[in-house]
Amino acid sequence: MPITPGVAVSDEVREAVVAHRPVVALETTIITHGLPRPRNVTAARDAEELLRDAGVVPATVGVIEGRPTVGLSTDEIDRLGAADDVHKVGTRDLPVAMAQGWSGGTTVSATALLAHRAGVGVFATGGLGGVHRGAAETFDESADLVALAGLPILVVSAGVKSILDVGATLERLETLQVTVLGYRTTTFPGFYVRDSGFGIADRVETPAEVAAVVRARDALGLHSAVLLANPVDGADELDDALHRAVLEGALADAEAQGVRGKDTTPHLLDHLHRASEGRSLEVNLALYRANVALGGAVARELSALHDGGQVGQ
Ligand code: PSU
Ligand code: MN
Repeated sequence: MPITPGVAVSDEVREAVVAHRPVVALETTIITHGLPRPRNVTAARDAEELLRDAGVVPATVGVIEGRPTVGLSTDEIDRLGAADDVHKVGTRDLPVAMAQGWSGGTTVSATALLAHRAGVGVFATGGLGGVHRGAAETFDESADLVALAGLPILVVSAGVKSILDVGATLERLETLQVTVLGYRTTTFPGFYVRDSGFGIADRVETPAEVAAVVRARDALGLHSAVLLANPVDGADELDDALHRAVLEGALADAEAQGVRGKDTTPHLLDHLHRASEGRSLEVNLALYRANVALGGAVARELSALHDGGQVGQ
């Protein structure tokens, strides 16, 4: 397994990748810019523990003093979660981060790239970035979408947040040739809520079915991601009226303050957390745990397929 020079991979992750044992990549923008302290660090540690308990190696990805790293130590995760001068690192920021020695949390786009470079094929996150509302004028579309178009990985996400233009995001995913699977649903999830109001054509029922789609993609030599959309559990979703009220407030606030570019997503998330008095945060944490668990289950299936000799590289 050729590992890209410039990307540090922990021994644990490297050994698991070489032996085709199950590994799941985790992003760190969720820690540095997505969740408030101290829940950010506990969420990151819980995700790792959940995977280990399921026999899966966690590969938390981030940038430490200019070093893109796949498989951060607990200490490095703690430091990223506590630092004040930490960057939000998308793919285009990686060269600058490396040259200038930044520490930062990697977004879905940068995490997917680094995970793929390290040979990790499964990645669990909370919500994917997408097309922002008003993008027809601002052109604000997350680099996550373009990253998924060119990286053959599996990403588990609770759909995209309702802060985005969900319909436009689904259209872009189609254009970019990203396979979208609904996990036990034909409704695209809206992150805080199970139903974004948009449908998904392709539904799967089990981690084994997801693994079969990933293997077929690989057999075809297709270089785009598979997006597994996992709706938040019905017991955990945000109340519909509260959801609509806080969302409108968040969008109006960002507009009034003229928030633009990479600050937009963190600003909206922070507003939602405060306006819902922490309820959106609990939803975010619950769906994140569920996505990590599902990613682990799919990684185990992929590993078992390999052990069964059903695939050739
Ligand atoms: N979803 C969350 N929390 C987050 C993000 C998504 O629940 O913090 C982050 C992810 O890292 C995603 C990024 O890649 O926001 C997208 O930012 P932008 O819209 O600027 O591309
Ligand atoms: Mn943007």
